[in-house]
This record gives sequence, C-alpha cells and structure tokens, in this order.
Amino acid sequence: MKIGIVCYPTFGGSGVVATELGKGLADRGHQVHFVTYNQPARLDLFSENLFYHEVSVSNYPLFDFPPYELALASRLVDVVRFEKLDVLHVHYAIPHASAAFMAKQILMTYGIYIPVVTTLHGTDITLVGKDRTFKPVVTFSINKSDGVTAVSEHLRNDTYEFFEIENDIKVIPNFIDLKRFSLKPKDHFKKAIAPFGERIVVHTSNFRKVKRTEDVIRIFAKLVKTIPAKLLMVGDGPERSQCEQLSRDLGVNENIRFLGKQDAIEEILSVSDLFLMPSESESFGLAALEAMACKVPVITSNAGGLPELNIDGVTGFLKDVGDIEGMAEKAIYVLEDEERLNAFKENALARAKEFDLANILPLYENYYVEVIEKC
Ligand code: GMT
Repeated sequence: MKIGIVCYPTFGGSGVVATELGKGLADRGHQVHFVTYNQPARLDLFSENLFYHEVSVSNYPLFDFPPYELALASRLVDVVRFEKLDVLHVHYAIPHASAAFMAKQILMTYGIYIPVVTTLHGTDITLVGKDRTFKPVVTFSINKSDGVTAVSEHLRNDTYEFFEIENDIKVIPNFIDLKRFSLKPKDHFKKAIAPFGERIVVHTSNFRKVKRTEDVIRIFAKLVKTIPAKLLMVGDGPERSQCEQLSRDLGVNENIRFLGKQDAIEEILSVSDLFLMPSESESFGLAALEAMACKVPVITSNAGGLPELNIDGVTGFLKDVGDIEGMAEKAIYVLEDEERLNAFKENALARAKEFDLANILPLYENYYVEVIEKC
C-alpha cells in the first residue's frame, strides 16, 4: 500500500507511535509518506520505502497566526495526487483530522477519494477536545473520518462519552519495538550513577502538569528514607524547574539527576529498577511500556488506560491519582527484596512482549484494507 502519515514530529507519544508505525510498515514493503512540519524525531534512518514531505507555512505579516492547517491540507492534496496514495493515516484529531477532511473534499474535485483513518491518542480527547473551543471540530472530524482508532478501551469510552460520535472506534493499543527496547549491558553506567549499589528509580516525560512530576519527587523523597536509591528524571518541560526546587526543599537533590531530553532512553531504562508514572490522565502510557520492555516494573496511577497495561501486583502497582503515600509504600515493597524485584522485572518484560510491534502492526494493516474496501 501507499500510506500517508500525518503526525506531530516531536518526542511526544503520538509522534513516536506514528513514526515507529511508519518505519514498521516500510519494513514490510509498504511505501510510507510522512507529511509534517519537521522531520519526525525518530525518522532517523534511510529506507527506500520512506518519504518525508515538509509542510512550510508562509510568514506573511498579515498572519498573526500562520495558517498551518491550510498549509497542511494543501500539501496533503499534492502528496495524495502525485504520489497516488491509497490511504491517509492522521495521528491526533487537531488539526490533522480536520486538515485531512479539507484535503479529502478538495481531492474529490479531481475525482479522487482518499480514505482517512484518524488515530486518537488521548490529549486530543481528554484535554484539548473537551475545551469547548475545539469540541465541534473534533466531533466533526472524527465523524467524517473513514476509520477511527483509539489507543485504549478507556480512551474509546471517553470519546463516546464526551462527543456525539456516530462512527465505530477500533481499539489498537500502543506497541513496542523489542529490538530497540530491551535490556542493554550498561553496568558501567549503573556503577557511575549508583556507586554503592543503590536502586535506580526513573521517570521519563515531557514534564507537563498532567504528568504530576512533583508527585515523582515526593514519592522518591519518601522511599529514599528506607531504601538507598537514586532518581533519574528524564525529559524536559514546564514543570522541570518546580521539580528541581522541590527536590532541594525536600533535601533529596543529591540523589536526583535531571538528565533533560535524551535519545537513547533504552540505555537509561536498562540500568533502572523501577519506573514511576503518577499521571493525572494517561490514555495508554507508552513511556511505561518502554520501561517494561527493558525489564523495569512500574508504579503508576490507575488513570485512563494504565490499568490496561500495568497489571496490579504483577508488573508493578496501580494507585489512585495523588496517592503519594501508597505509591511510595509499593515502591519500597518492590525494591526492598532482590528476589521479589527480579520476579516483577520478569513479569514486566513478559507483559511488554504482548505489545510487540510484530503483533500490533498487522492490526493497522488489516484495518487500512477494511477501510479502503469500504470506501
Ligand atoms: O503523554 C504526552 O503528553 C504525549 C501524548 C501525545 O499526545 O503525544 O501522549 C499520548 O499519546 C501516547 C501515544 O498514544 C500515549 O501513550 C500517552 O498515554 C498519551 N498521553 C496522555 O494521554 C497524557
């Protein structure tokens, strides 16, 4: 198939899923065309089946707000017409699904019908979508898509609850490339970070409010009273400086390293013993899956789709949002006993394997075929 992919080209979950999906489809012989405003962060390889079409928006002084959606729609018309695409797969409702709708309408004037599949990733529904400003556009673009997928049952149910949706929504969960995300021999790195054999706790995110990064610091401050440990905070974003200040206020800054944005996340996860994700909302929790694939158990909140990934008492623990005490208690429980920790590590990996790219990719391929045949 010739598949167009539209996504945010950033390190964020939806961009990562879209890029890894495109790379996987290209490996299986499909021709994949990315249409975005920047080269996607993980589109770092050359393949005869991968193409990248940049969307550039004019900076004409009249435009206080450069019209990205229109530029994207125009580019999509071009790419679909001249590359003869079979299907467009847009990740994130705003503005990608609405731009795709506009492109589809324009293409009809050329006698072309391009099927559009929209994947909902979470923040487009839970945060952005519920803002009344966007609600009509999100509802319309979901209903006008030829196929709609959501990354968890929970997100699917939320979408039906908050929007008037007439379309079927198919759940296709996030996936993991186990060739990249697996335990790497990084003992020298572990020694440098934890020279006295301390446990290594890790958090990776974009440090937005929804991630409750201050909870991570508070949980760590509690557990380090009982368990000698180090905390690695990976990523960057608006909450980082508050977290740095909080770690000083709680007197645990000597045991915490803020590493900023990192490409080789799998190497950091490979030296880690426990992953913390106390998010306010999380449609799936790709970062937790990445940790589990590197044999790291996870303590997460029970928000959103996290219970569909993290099995309570098996791959880690689930606690209510904001239950810092409960999360710290479970973190200590997992970390205090070597044998128990190893059992949790094995379970985490076994669960991650269920989300292997090789299992999930055919679900998308079959869905494209189903949607194309229906149109
Ligand atoms: O987590 C983020 O803030 C990034 C966000 C995004 O929109 O790119 O990630 C969302 O999509 C990921 C891929 O489907 C999911 O694994 C994340 O759980 C989801 N984030 C939230 O729901 C907060």
